[in-house]
Amino acid sequence: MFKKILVANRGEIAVRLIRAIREMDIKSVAVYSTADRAALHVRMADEAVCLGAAPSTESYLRIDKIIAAARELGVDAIHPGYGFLSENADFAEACEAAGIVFIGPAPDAIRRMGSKTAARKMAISIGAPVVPGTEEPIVDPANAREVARQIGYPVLLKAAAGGGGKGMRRVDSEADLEGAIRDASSEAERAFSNSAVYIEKLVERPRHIEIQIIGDRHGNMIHLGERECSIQRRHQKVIEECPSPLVAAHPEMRAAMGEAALNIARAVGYYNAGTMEFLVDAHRNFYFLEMNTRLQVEHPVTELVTATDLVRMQIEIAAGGKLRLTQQDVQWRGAAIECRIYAEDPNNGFLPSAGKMIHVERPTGPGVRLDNGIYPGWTVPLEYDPLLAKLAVWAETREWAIDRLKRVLGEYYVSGIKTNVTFFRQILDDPEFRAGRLHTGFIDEYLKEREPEVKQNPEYEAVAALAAAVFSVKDKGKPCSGAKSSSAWLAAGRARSMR
Ligand code: MV4
Repeated sequence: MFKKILVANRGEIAVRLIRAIREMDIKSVAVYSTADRAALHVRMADEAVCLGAAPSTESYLRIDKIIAAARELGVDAIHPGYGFLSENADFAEACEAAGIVFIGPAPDAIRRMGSKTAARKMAISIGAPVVPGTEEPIVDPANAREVARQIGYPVLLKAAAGGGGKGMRRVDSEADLEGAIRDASSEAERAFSNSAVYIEKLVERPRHIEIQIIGDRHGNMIHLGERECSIQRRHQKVIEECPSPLVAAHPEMRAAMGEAALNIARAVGYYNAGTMEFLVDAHRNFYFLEMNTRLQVEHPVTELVTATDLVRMQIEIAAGGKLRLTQQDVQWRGAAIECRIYAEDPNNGFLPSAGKMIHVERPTGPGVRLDNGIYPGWTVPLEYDPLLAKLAVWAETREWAIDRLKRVLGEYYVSGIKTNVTFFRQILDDPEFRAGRLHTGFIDEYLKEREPEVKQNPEYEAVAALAAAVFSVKDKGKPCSGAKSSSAWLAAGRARSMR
């Protein structure tokens, strides 16, 4: 087993990874930028290395600096988390070239699933369900017209190198097609330096349901069921849950979607954790959308319902271990729902909210999980994604989980910055949400119909003021010298432990 693992990430996922590493009695190494020198993950790790200035391109995205730090500290393996370099095949290759194990899939699998059209072609080749449309990017408008005619309007143009909705264009008639292809191509070129776009039949008001898979390097692979991720805002997941209310009502879907996911993963010789995203239409037809070759933000809801530790499984697999579970061993019990707590103001267009957190109320109780990346006195840096924490609950039933989550959200409070906590409480009270009638346009429709609720809970302001007086925490982090020599990179001695 590994003796030392470097976590090439920050925030709540870096803390989550360090916790799993520590449970396995493995040394942890954090990397950080000058904006994160006082961050929780730096304080928790056994060793910490400053990579450089705040911009990710100077720090968390710098393959050379991360590999150099890993070499310097005698690291056996690197866990990339999600985002940053987690789906960067060059990084996975650089790790292997340095004799350091990349805790994730093979570089080739990352590359092959990284192109939406390549992934789509792979799925088609093995008979997995995909949305009707073109296999290859559009090169000839006449061909595009013919395909659109065959599949029927409305159609959707999508960037081949894309994701997250960039470069997507809905087209309702042939008259609009050519102009839309031009617009989508130029947006794709700007966003991804790749103008290739392809056509799909538009799936109206789809649900986004994804399947968690995990495989070892001995040919064993299982799925851990689905996650409902339809509650999104601007292609950013906001609330995720397991099981999907739709699949809970139609259990045959889980095995069918699980089998499709495993077939695609096997076709690319996949190992370690991965997620297959599907669109599901109003008739419960599911269509493969894309594969994420990394651990997902929302993995906790799967862990809560299946009583698994995906990070531990990833590390064991990367170290050559076999899966401890067979497909028959996987059990799903109860319901879990997760909210992503962002430093943003729902009463001001969800704009990021920076500042020093004076008081953090940490709810607890049976079935409550808080994946936290913050602590009182820490200042949220504006340079990165404003995700502060993930609040997840488990209960015997979905209704109970919703009520538990409302209770927990009522206790969760961070003073000094705005968060989206009040927004969740509104969603959880919505009759459509409670009925499980979800789709990817839910939030947009919801926001159009309602003004976001106003203030945070005023009584907490008094607590915050008191806490500010009592818990003023000085930032004792050392500025990153950015010096060349690795010894200068080490934060002064052993980072202060949070043990
Ligand atoms: C679609 C679709 C409807 N029909 N494809 C959004 C980004 C990328 N992951 C794919 N997306 C979609 N593809 C067809 N043929 C609707 C979306 C979509 C969406 C999908 C999943 C989760 C949230 C979404 C929000 C808007 C649109």
